[in-house]
Amino acid sequence: MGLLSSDQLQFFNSQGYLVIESFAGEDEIEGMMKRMEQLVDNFDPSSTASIFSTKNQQKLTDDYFFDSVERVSFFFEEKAFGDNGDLKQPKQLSINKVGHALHEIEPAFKKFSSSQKFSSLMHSLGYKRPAVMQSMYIFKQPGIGGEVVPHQDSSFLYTEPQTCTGLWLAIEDATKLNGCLWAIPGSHKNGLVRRFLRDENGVKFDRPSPSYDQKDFVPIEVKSGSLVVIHGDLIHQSFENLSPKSRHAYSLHVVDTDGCKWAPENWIRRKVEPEPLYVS
Ligand SMILES: O=C(O)CCC(=O)C(=O)O
Repeated sequence: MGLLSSDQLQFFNSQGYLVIESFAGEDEIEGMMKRMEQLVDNFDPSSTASIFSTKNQQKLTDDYFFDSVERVSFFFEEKAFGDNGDLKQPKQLSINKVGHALHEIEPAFKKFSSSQKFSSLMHSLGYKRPAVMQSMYIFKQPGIGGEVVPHQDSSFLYTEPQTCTGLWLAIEDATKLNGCLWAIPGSHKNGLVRRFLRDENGVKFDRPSPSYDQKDFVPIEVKSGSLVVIHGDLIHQSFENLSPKSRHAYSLHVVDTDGCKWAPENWIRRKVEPEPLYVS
């Protein structure tokens, strides 16, 4: 029941990423977008002031962040607030992301990640007992959508052996203007450079980020409905969105739970084990 052709698999193995066009249908995209609109409308910003700092994740030591693993939680853009601490624009244009259990709690999102095509894709990639460990709806708001600095997803979702894959679905068209993904093709072959560790004091990286040459990155511009499959060791980033257009995306991270150990130092510590998508 594999979904990828051998050419696609070859591309993924050599480049560390792959774009699958029209992976999600218009109805699926609309369902997720509409539901997110409702969730944001119902959200009371005064209930939290959790800012998702895309530059300095070390600030994120609060319980709201840790508890979001099994909830639907809201994180603001860093530039959403004025000097007086109030939001500078409506909440609908102020939220950086919503996470990290949309795939478990919200039916429109759950339906996508438990679909046959999603499982077939994981099967094509060789997964035996895949489990979604986190999901995020990322807004990349017009004008203030924060940059995401170069990183590897396995830093945050480490297993032994390493099995993390990112699945990034464009809800809206992603272009260089509104902050599409950029990646260094083939960089996954150089291994994991650092880990993001949680201990009793919070979270931190075990070593500083290497500096990357921006010339090595290529843009991954995609249409709404396209899925970008990202190897856990691929160096990727996205720039601040200074354009007047948002760039919504639904991002999932999957690991194999067959014969692989979830690192206890990862920031995600679940009370309830995630259900595998299938067992083969
Ligand atoms: O959506 C973005 O701008 C970055 C997302 C990302 O890097 C990820 O989901 O791993």
